[in-house]
Amino acid sequence: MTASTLSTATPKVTITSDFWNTYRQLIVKEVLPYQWAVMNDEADINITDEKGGENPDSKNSHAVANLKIAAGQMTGHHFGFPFQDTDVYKWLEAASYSFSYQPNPDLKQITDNLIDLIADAQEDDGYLSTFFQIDAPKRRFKRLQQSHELYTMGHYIEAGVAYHQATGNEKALTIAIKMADCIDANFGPADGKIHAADGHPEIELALAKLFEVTHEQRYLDLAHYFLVNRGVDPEFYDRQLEADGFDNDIIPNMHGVTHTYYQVDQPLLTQKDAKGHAVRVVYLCTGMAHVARLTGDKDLLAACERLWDSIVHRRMYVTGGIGSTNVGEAFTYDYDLPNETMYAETCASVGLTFFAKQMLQNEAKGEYGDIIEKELFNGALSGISLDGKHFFYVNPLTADPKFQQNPSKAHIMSQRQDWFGCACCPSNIARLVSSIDQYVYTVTDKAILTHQFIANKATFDQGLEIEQTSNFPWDNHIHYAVTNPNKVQTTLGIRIPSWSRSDFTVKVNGSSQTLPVNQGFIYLDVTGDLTVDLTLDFSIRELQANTAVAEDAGKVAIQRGPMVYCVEQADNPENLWNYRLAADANLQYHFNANILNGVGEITAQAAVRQTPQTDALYSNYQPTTWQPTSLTLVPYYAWANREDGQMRVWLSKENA
Ligand code: FUB
Ligand code: ZN
Repeated sequence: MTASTLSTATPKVTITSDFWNTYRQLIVKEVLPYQWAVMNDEADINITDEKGGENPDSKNSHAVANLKIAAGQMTGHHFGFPFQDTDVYKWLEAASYSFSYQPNPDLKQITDNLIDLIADAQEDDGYLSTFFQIDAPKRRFKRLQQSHELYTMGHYIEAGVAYHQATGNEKALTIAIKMADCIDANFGPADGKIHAADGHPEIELALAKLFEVTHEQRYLDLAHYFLVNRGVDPEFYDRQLEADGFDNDIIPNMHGVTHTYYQVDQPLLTQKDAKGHAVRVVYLCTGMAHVARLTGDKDLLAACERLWDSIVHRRMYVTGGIGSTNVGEAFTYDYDLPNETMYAETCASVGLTFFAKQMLQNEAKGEYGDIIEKELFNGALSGISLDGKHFFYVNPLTADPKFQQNPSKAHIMSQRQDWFGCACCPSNIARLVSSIDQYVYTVTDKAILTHQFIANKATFDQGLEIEQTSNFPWDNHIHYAVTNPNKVQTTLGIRIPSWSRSDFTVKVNGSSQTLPVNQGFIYLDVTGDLTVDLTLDFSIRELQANTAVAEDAGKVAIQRGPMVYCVEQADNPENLWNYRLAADANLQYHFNANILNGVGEITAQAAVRQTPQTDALYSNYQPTTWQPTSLTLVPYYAWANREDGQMRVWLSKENA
């Protein structure tokens, strides 16, 4: 390499965005301590079933206790889902990322001790899944359709890698390596090994991460094997169920799920549509995109592109939510996007963010950054409350407290919950927020690409620095200052978001320039210091859905910049379905510092239905008259942080 070119080393990114630093401090000050207390059964909380029902133990998580039992430090039985350990691991991963922006010796003492506990809980051969160790040792790897053993160890591997990278703790990495070696000893194409993957993808992406740290080829080969072998022999899982006792479930009634539910109905490389359990699909795709890049396997990449297209262009809500039904927490069919019975699990939005990040590493395409932005500011972020102690599992586009009285809608809650019996989401959103510095840039040998409008200061190879300043997401002016003391020659690619692609302005070193958008990016030559001033289109937009989306016919959703908006009963009268936006809604924006920690509010001219009221459930039709009124909208991510009430994203519109 000559002195004037840039290496692809990962930059050091310091987030300076007020919006994101508020959340990242919340992670350190509230979320991590709260979640640690919950997982140690030390918090006075109510634990809800994610489906809206009652959890068997409404007070305790037992997640740390399970590890202590496996380590011989406590006695008793395992409690919770067989993947309960993963709550602890995702929390550990979130804590690891937090050290990069907020060193915290007290927290580090806790996490170092946790690594010791996990090491004590691990079997000599590397196996670690407390449910099986404590209560079902003879069933190890015997019920992969539902056991989550590799999913569980995959989550540890991710956490162990992150903790090792953050702190240098060798034991954390050794545990991960022992796990991977255990899995490698038991799974793979060789005779005598198990020729199948876990029912819940995750190990694939984890092994890819571990390969990048250890350069151990066996881990990448195994991840690749799990992917290309998925769906080649779907009956494997049925044979296992038969041998283990068909209905001897470890997750109630799970033996009956279809092959489609866990993406083994056909070989992964031929799958075209996103089908089955949404989180599984996006975790699978994340691993597939990562392994495709590391191996150069073009077929894997093509499969990723097909599934990306299916998800993002036909099966995703305007908020970024995915999973149209709670039955199997699953995708359904193209354009089936019901707003009242949907799922849109927080983990699915987090997982789609992971998938997009990996796709960006494969190809500089702005759409991947668009989706990351959509999730960060909408569908994923809505999973956590402004106080950091309440969480959504399901992120609906229409909510009503009364849904609790209808079993087919009871999974849609109108208030975030303390915790869940199946608590996959709370620590997942925590690890995403504490790692957003990893979503801002990618560096290739030709360019530095900046994907997100998240104010930051980044240091690259050879002392090149980029400082991005802005008050995004409330303001549309973004300033970049590039300091390039060694006159490195590279290119700066700035994503122009899809919502601003037809209208943006750029000044380079103070002079206006007209630059073409190439696959979602503008590109600038960098040879020395440079300033760029970008102004994005923040006009308030009324979006309509494709006419194939039955649910949204005649409706609009409001978006300003990256933010999707909603109406909440906290600002508007109830029975929100009786309102429609005016043909000319005269949408007006102002920043309201007094609500929801400060948010941009939008007011809209609207009308309320004046159908004559009778006591009868049905009566003869009479034409509706409309009484002019106004509606107030707030960003979707911030809903349900005030009094309980109805909420809607899609609104009826005059003449629509
Ligand atoms: O199965 C493990 C996790 O539990 C999934 O990823 C979530 O969707 C929830 O079902
Ligand atoms: Zn979840």
